[in-house]
Amino acid sequence: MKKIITYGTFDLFHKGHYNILKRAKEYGDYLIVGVTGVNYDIGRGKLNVHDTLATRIENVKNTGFADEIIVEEYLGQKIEDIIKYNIDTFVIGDDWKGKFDHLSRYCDVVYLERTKGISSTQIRKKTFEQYTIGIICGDYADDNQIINESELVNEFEVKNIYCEDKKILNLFQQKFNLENIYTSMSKLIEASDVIYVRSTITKRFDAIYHSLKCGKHVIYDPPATFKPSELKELFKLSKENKAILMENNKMVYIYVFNQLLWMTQGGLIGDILSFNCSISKTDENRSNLFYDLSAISLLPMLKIMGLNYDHANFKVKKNGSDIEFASMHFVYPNGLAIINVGNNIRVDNHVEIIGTKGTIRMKDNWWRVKNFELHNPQSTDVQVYNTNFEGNGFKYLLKSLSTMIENNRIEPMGVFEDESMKIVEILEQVKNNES
Ligand code: C2G
Repeated sequence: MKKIITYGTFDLFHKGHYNILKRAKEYGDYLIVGVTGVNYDIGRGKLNVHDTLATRIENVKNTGFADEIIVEEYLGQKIEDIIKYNIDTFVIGDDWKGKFDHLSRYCDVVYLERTKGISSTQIRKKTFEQYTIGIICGDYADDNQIINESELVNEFEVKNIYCEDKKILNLFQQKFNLENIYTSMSKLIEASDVIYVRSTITKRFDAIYHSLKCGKHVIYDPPATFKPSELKELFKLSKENKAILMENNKMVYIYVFNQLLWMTQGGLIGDILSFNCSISKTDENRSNLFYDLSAISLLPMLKIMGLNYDHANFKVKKNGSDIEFASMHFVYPNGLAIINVGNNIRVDNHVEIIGTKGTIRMKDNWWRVKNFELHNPQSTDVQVYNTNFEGNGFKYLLKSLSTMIENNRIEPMGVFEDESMKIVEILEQVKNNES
């Protein structure tokens, strides 16, 4: 009996899929079809899969060609499958020509001609709504990778830019060359479905306010403002106008961070005794960068230690009106949290969470976390948890935004309202030197 194996996502099942399965079956006597699992697709950066795994399997099954269906769950599984199922021939479409030649050590490899004129990508573009993103630029020409990351999420395209400063705008356009430049903020807002507010902190409130007022969804770099009352107003406006207000905190949309939360909030490392986190940037000369860095660092503390600390103490070092460094101490009923933020003063970037049953450590660019270590006090064994992905994780935030739009949900669950609020309250105190 000649055994054949083929693989695919089989999203939005179409004629091309049908044809390849038919021809694969004709190649032998027994056909195994590997359908890509959700985590496998996320891992290879394929965030645009629409159908559930169950639907995709059902569609393959309905062709009647598959004698057996398996799920492809990890990179490198193909070799194991070929050995395990004693496969004679691996079949795949010729869009993959040359890419699977290495499998010929294990079985025959056949590339079949792809059906022309049809693809899942094409169907997605036709079937699903497309949203235009407009950027309101700040005092530096940087897109935070939203442009290339949005290319990996179907529903979005960054097309519009508005920037007050002509010099910055020119620099930005040299780098990214967006389709439409707007010289008026309200025109940009009008022409976009989603606004990414990347202005400097003192101008964020205004830009967010106007976008929400026009019913446009907003992604903004936190903190939105120095004033808790203003943030409250924005939340109100978001609900009134049914527009999503989403903090650009990519970490909370990355899977491994949810594993970390699961471990800390679910008591897997026991009672938390200490939370220690440091962040610094020395290469960017942006005013008020201190507040942006602090907003990123305070969020995991609030998620893990909670919102209710007994009291706080701040040690702040200023250079003129800019804060260069601050050590923020929060005394919780059962533990202590220390957040060190350096703006031009270098500190080692890391997070350490000590619990009664284990310690979690993250290093380097922990705010776009790819992995963390779990140290068990009882042994020398270190467990590493990770999510592999390219880029800075913006695509995961955008994916979550698209799901929210599809489900008509307004309030994000990555960063909750009370968490954003608390961060702004803390930063207001730091700014005013209160403790
Ligand atoms: N296909 C085809 N003609 C089309 C479209 C797709 O013959 N017009 C074939 C592909 O070449 C592939 C199969 O249908 O052999 C499944 O295609 P996708 O669902 O796009 O799967 P893909 O994401 O390419 O995954 O491990 C996963 C595999 O490597 C392929």
